Amino acid sequence: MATGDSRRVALITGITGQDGSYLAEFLLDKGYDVHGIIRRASTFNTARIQHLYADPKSHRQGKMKLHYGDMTDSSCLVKIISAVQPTEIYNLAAQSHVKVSFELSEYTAEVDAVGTLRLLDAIRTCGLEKSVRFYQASTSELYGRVAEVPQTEKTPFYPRSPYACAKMYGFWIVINYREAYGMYACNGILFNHESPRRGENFVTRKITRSAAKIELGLQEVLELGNLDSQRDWGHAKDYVEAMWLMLQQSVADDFVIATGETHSVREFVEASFNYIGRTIKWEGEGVNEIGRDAASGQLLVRVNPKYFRPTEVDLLLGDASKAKEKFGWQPTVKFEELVKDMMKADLELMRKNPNA
Ligand code: NDP
Ligand code: GDR
Repeated sequence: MATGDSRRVALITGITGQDGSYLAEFLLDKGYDVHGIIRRASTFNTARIQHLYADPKSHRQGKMKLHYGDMTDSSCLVKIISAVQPTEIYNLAAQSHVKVSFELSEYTAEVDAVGTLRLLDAIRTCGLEKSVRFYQASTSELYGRVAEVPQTEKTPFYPRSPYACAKMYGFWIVINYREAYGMYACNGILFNHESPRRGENFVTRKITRSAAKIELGLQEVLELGNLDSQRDWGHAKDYVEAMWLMLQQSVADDFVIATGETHSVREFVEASFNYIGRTIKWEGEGVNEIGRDAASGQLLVRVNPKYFRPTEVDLLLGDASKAKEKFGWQPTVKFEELVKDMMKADLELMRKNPNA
């Protein structure tokens, strides 16, 4: 679908998050004007995009602008879209923590499900449904209790959390608006992707931060929940490029983005401690399982049932062949390199700022 509009103006919801920050960098590098929606908070929540202010290209030349808003407030979404007149919208804003969604179930639905609807309707209210290109941050969590391995765009969904159920609504409302109103709207079914900017209470970052702190004598032990769940972990930098590529095609469609490798949480722990020269020896079972330093016997890891989820997603492994075939996307970073990148960054961070 040709837009006939040569401007390159992107609006990113969730710009302060892990993906939002990498996507903003990526789009600024491509010459876009980037607008982001940020929430009002009692403390600064812009740490991940702070460096973009320091860059005269993005800040002083007005290439990046932030707008206060919230996915629960339709009127602000209409006002922002009307003022910005974006050519591309990336909907990354979400209550994105699966475990937290069991406690904040209604709020998660408000933001992740109805919030997506509000944004789509705001586009229509502004009369941009035939020109704007829309990216929806869908997720491998939709597969939940998986029906087949590996998972493709054709694998049936079976969501296993309030988060996944809310994202399921988001997925289908995007398809419905594409079919009903001819919108160029895509779902990126992204498998887990991590980075040194990953939120601190997601498992990978929790592990690399703790391993770095333990190495520097700043923490005693790492407490985790389910060690046996398996995830297809890629690097966020690779994945934001896939988001952009999806919006540059002639026809809007939905795509799986994944590395095609799966590893358990246990393997992530082992690889992280290996980076600092330690080998983990596991003892006990279930809630009594612990991990010790094989050489010294020091207790390093302990299972704490408080991190278990009421329903778990056991095994995710994605097949991104369609994205490779349609627009040549492939991951450049796989498991070992990802762990190294995160461990290196967290060791540096903790050395500089032991209270981080
Ligand atoms: P983060 O949790 O790092 O970022 C979420 C962003 O959403 C933050 O900018 C946050 O703002 C913002 N946000 C939360 N609630 C609201 C709200 N009510 N109104 C406006 N903004 C809000 O997530 P990621 O960057 O990791 O993920 C980006 C998106 O991709 C999310 O939708 C996530 O569900 C989805 N996803 C992520 C995957 C991953 O592995 N990372 C995989 C598949 C999908 P604040 O900074 O103020 O909290
Ligand atoms: P996930 O990521 O639920 O896959 O959602 P998370 O890192 O939270 O959990 C991955 C797996 O690790 C297990 N686990 C723990 N998880 C956390 N957070 N903390 C722990 O202490 C812990 N111990 C074990 C979990 O049970 C789970 O099996 C992420 C989010 O980014 C979503 O927004 C996104 O949609 C999906 O990835 C794809």
